[in-house]
Order: sequence, then structure tokens, then C-alpha cells
Amino acid sequence: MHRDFFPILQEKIRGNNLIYFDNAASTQKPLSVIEAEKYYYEHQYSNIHRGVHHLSQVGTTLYEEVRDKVKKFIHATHREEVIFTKGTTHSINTIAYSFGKKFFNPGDEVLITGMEHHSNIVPWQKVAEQYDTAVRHVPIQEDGGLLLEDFRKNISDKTKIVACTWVSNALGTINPIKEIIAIAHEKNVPVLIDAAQAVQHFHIDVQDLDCDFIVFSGHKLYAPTGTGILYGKKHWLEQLPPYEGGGDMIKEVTLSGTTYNDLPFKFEAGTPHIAGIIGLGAAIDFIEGIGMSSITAHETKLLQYAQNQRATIKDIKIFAAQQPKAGAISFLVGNAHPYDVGVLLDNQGIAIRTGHHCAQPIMDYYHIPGTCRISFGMYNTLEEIDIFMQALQKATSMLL
Ligand code: 7TS
Repeated sequence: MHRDFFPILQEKIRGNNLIYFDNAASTQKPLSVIEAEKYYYEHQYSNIHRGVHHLSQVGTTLYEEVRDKVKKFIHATHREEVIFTKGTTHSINTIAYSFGKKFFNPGDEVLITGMEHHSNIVPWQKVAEQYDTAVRHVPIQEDGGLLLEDFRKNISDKTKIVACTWVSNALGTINPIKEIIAIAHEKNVPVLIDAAQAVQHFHIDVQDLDCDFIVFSGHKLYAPTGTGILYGKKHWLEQLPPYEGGGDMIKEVTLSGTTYNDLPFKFEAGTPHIAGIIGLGAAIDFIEGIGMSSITAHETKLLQYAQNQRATIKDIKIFAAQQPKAGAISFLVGNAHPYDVGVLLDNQGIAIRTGHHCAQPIMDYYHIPGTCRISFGMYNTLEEIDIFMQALQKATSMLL
């Protein structure tokens, strides 16, 4: 599906056709995204939001048009609810810092889950420590899911915010995020959704979800690295203090004090990754040209096919096999070390991810050092899965 748009898929790896199954780490870029960045640098480049000159105005218009595209893409109510960041990690750090500074007090609690990526754990721990606030978590279950009942049990008057991933990067599990948001809202607790592994796989509608904050990275959405989105409901963002200080985020600076700019600029200090954001706009155009629902349908077919092929691999254990999933499958074969499996597959031109996937609490829960993870993008095919299964058989027969 749409492979011709992605130049890198023509590459040979050690003489083999590249099979790229590491899309949860980052997706490859279509030519239109690469060209959009290149065109900007060749014909339109200068800094934005500052100059009266032609190029600065062109750049500002292009950059701000992407804000409107993102607003439409996630169905936000207001364009100023869309903040450009460097990525998911930067977005979560922004909210953890700003929300914590405004609302955390000793004895308060942040509720996360046992299946978060480190970037939805560590920022909360760092900020909570500062205010003597506790970070609690909803435990992961043996089947790779979370229980709604555990959210009900763990949200109390002390809970200031819930921060939860929509899709687990390490297991692929899709969490019942709408129900989680509803449970938190019953107790007037806002929710931040980490959509880093969701936004590239299915349609997001922030008004339908009623989430308070949602974050994701451009580079997992076929867009350039160094770009990300922080969406927040306007009434929340208006209340929060800025995270970083510098140019663009100010209204007036004197040597004795500063007043801050309005949304969204209050959260966008310094020169942003202008070319990257323009590339993000091109990626959204590209995805909308194909249609998110056809991407979802194609990837679901790949996932089901790959899970059904597991019978062909002796001693394979797929984690969270019964859970609804998007994008990723995590597995181990016998006692073969994931790293060894990864190297042997790489020798055959197949890129997979091995290790703890920056989700060490999940690995601790299962008492394993890591897993092998294959993760799909819109351009992967059933034939690639067949080749992968044969390569995996070959690799594990050497190791076991
Ligand atoms: N949250 C989730 C759920 C993620 O999967 C990732 C990156 C992040 C946050 C951080 O995103 P970043 O763009 O700011 O780095 N996940 C992965 C992965 O699974 N393999 O490499 C990066």
C-alpha cells in the first residue's frame, strides 16, 4: 500500500530488500514530506513571527497554516489549543511542569499506569518530587491490559491528573481511553493522553474523547523528527504558566519582570522547527489523501495476519495476544535473547526493535529483560510478514 511514495523502501540492506518493521520507533517519510522541507529551505526560508519582510511573512503563514491543519486533523475546537513542540517527550514535560507548578501540593497524587513509556513516567516523578506529590499507578494485568475498576479504585480526592497512554508502545494494547476519561471526569480529574502510538493508526477526535490534554510526535506520523503536538483544552492552557522562557512567548519584557504572550505562543519559546512543522503539514495532507480509515483497515489486516502466523514459530510467546491492538506485536521465542534474534533478522534485511522499549516497568512486571517487537506502518505488506516468519524460523532454529 502506497510504497512508491517512500523512497527509503527501495534501499537494500546487506543485499536484501529492506523490510521495515520498526514503525513504533519512527515511521519513514513520504517524498511529499521530504520535498516540502526541501522546498521551504530552497525558496521560502527565514525566521517566522518576527520580520516584516516577505520571506518571514511567507514562513509565518505556512507555519500557522499547519496549526489549522492539526486543529482539523484532531478536531480541536480552537486553533490556539494546538501547541507545537519538539515531540511527545517535550509535550509531556511541558504539561507536567506547568500543571504541577499551578496545581500540585503536598499529599496530592498523579495517576499513571504500569504500561507507560518512560516519557510519561519520569517527567511526573521529577515534578511530583518537587511538590511532595505522589505518583501512583494502575497496575498492568497478566493479559497485557488495564482494568477500569482499578482506575475507579485509584482516583480519589487527592488525584490531580491522570496521565495514560492510549496504545502501549511495548505491547500494542489499545486502552479503553474513552471510558478512562469518563471515570476521571466523574471525579473532576483532568486526563492527559499519550497518543504517540495512536495518532498514526486511527482517527483522533479530541472533542469526542473529551480529553483535557493529548500529546504526540510528528516523527511517528510520517513527519520530520523534532516536531510534536501538545493539545490542551483552552481553559486549562490559559490557567497554566509557561514551561520555557524566551523569545516569542512574551508580551512585554522589562529588566524587572515579564508578561506572557497569549495562547498558543505562551508555550512556544524560541525559534521552532519551522521546516519540520511544514513537513508535518505535508504529512497530514498525505495521510488525509490516503484516508485514515483505509490505513487503519490495512494495518489491522497486517496485525491479524501476523498474529495468526504465530503457529508457524515453535515456542513463540506473544504478549497481550488477546488484547485489541494497534501497530505493534511483542514476542519472545523460547529462551532466545531478543538481541540475538534482532541481529539475525537484521542480517536478512529486516528491521525490528529489541529490548525494553523504554517501558521497563512492563518488563519488570513480566520478569523479562526485553522483547522482540515488530510494528507496522501503512506501507507494510502481507508478503513482508511471510518473509519475516521464514526469517524468524531460520533465526530461532540457529539459537534454540
Ligand atoms: N510515548 C509513547 C507511547 C511512545 O511510544 C514514545 C516513543 C514516546 C512517548 C516518546 O516519544 P518521543 O518522540 O518524544 O521520543 N516510543 C518509542 C518506541 O517505542 N521506540 O522508540 C521510541
